[in-house]
Amino acid sequence: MYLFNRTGLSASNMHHRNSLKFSLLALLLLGVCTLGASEPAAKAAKSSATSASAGSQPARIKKQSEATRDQSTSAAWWKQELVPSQSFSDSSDPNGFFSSSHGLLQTHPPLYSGGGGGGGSGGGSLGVGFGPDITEPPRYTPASVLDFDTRGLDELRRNPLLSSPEECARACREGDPPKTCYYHFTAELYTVLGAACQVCTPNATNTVWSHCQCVLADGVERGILSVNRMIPGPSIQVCEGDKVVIDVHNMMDGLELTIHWHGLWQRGTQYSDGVPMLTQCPILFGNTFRYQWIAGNAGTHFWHAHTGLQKIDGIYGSIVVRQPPSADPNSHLYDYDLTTHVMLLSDWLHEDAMERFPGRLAANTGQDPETLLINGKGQFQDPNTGYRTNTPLETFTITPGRRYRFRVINSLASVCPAQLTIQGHPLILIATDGEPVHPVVVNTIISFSGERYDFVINAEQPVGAYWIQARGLGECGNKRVQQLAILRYARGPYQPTSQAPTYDVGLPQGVVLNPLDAICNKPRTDAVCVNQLKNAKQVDEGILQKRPDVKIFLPFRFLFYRPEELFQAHQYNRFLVAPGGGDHVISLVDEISFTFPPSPPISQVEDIPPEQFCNGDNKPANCGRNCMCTHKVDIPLNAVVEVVLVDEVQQPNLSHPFHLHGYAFNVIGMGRSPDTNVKKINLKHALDLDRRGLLNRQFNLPPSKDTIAVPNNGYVVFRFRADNPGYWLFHCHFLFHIVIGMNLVLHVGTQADLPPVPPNFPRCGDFLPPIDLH
Ligand SMILES: [Cu+2]
Repeated sequence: MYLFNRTGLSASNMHHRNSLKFSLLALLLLGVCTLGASEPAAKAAKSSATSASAGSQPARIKKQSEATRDQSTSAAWWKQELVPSQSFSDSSDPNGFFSSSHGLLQTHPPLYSGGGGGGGSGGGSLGVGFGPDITEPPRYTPASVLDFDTRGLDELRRNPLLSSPEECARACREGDPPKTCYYHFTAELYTVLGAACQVCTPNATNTVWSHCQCVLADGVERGILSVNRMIPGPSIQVCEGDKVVIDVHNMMDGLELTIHWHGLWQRGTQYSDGVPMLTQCPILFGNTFRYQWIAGNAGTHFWHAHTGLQKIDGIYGSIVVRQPPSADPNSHLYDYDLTTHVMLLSDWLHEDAMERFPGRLAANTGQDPETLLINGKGQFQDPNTGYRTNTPLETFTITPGRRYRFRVINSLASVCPAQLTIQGHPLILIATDGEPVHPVVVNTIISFSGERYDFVINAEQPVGAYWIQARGLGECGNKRVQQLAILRYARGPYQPTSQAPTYDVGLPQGVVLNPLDAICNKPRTDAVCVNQLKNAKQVDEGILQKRPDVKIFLPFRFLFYRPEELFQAHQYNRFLVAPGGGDHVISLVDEISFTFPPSPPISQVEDIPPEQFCNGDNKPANCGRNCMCTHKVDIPLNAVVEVVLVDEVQQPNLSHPFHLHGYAFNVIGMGRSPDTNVKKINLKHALDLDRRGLLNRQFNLPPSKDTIAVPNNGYVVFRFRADNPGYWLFHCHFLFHIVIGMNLVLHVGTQADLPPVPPNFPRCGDFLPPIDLH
């Protein structure tokens, strides 16, 4: 089989380094956007930028009235030693303005009568319905204070039944009536370190909404795509059963958009799943599309663009659907579940993602990210000069003696798994992909694109500040991509006293969740595999029956083109230039490379020629090696379905995470071939193993997930009951694999099982009238 050539990195990196233009951030001034009148004296920050490469770019500082500003040469604002966010140290930030200590509210438990400080109330005191006295009802921010687009504001004013994002991010109590939560998303072309940063810098309370239009990211200037001028975009935090309405206004000139609500099952709202040319037409420039769904399944989820490569350029944000504590089997394990204790991990480039697709052969090759961000924050160290930006690191504040629920979302778009470790704090894992599991203690969580993990931290270490390290594994090891954040005890120091962990000298890993070695068929002391987690909910008996109603084997691999084959006359085959050796590849699932139809089948199936659809048993005649069509597998409503994913890519260090829309499935088994004579698994061998009963399956409380990484050179077996009709995309969650066809559609039920197409639902398709020149 083919392997990617991983040499050639150094040569390509040189081009990359030379092409980077750095900007830096000087945070000095006073006067930050404040949330409310109660805010202590406004803080400041005018940001400025200059160039690290001496004098090659004029400094963007407008006025340098003080002589001290003469120090603002590159060296003055870059630090070779890692000292996180020095600009925000105690002296310059006495109020802890940039710490994430101010949960907008305390969401758990409903009543807490203990003494001492409230959860994470150290640092600042915005006091928006939050504080030690948590029996006090939350004081809601009036909707008019929100930095809504005026059209969004108008909608909120017009309709008094709508609740604002702040009103919806609340503690969930049994018997409380559901709210209708309204969000207005304005998607734009925007900039990191733009002039907005002379007006304010974003504060830590903006997880739900921002009142400052400055985007800092990792302190390196670049053009981005953004929703409401935030990276990540607004967080949707609601209670189970709430209705969520999001008006998505596409103001990105020349770009179409859809947004997918990753993890939400969209029962009864199949038209709001946000997959372009499957569940809707893309939202055109200038248009607004109203997504409406019920927050029907609780848990940690997220939203992101499903169009093109926009997600990695900035179109993503978190979704938290909370429950009353009585509904969470693990609620006894934690005292607090704060709006600010969400860790959204993402990867970050220093150029548009489209620069990397299909990909270059010499300059800045491949699709590897430059760095990671944690809640859109981080610092970047130039590998060439060692200089580091001094943008603020994300800080999570906890109070001694309390127990906190954290929610980690892997929103990476590239192929790198992310490893998360918190210094000195074991992680009590309690949920994955929104679904509760029996608690298990680990020290490190490895997650893949699209996965979510919830864990509890007990604040039982000496008061202090502790490092949080996120490392990019696999492909990201080449550039040693990592990011740091800080776990801080209230009233303790802001900076950890210990040396910052580096990529090569990281925090001790301890017990690892999701080990990359895929040894998952036996208990082990150093690691826990995802399939070894135990579901904390009851599992549908039908799932556990010996034989499923439908069994689907899905091998997936890359097809490698020779240039003369790729660039022949009369065709423009798509391709991705893979990192390393520059192989030109497309993806095949069951020997089909998925293409989207010209109209969405959910609403315009009659406009799609039937021969557009295909599957492994029904491939178009003469489809060839690079068979391109809309891969659709029809599944009867309510069938118990078993899917066996088989990794025929077999690239070491690369495990593809597959995400299913519309469902959570039960992970029955995963691993590699038990036959040590077989060096490479393939469909034939997997079928053979299955026949011989050697595919690892276990039926004792299999965990529920919606995203599962298939071990490289291995397999995954999962099951679900197809009780949610619709057109559900099932795909590798790596962004650059989606666009080369690593997808298919599971079509459950018939059109008659779906709600009717909403009135005036936008239509789209080819326009090919008869040619008439008269
Ligand atoms: Cu993939």
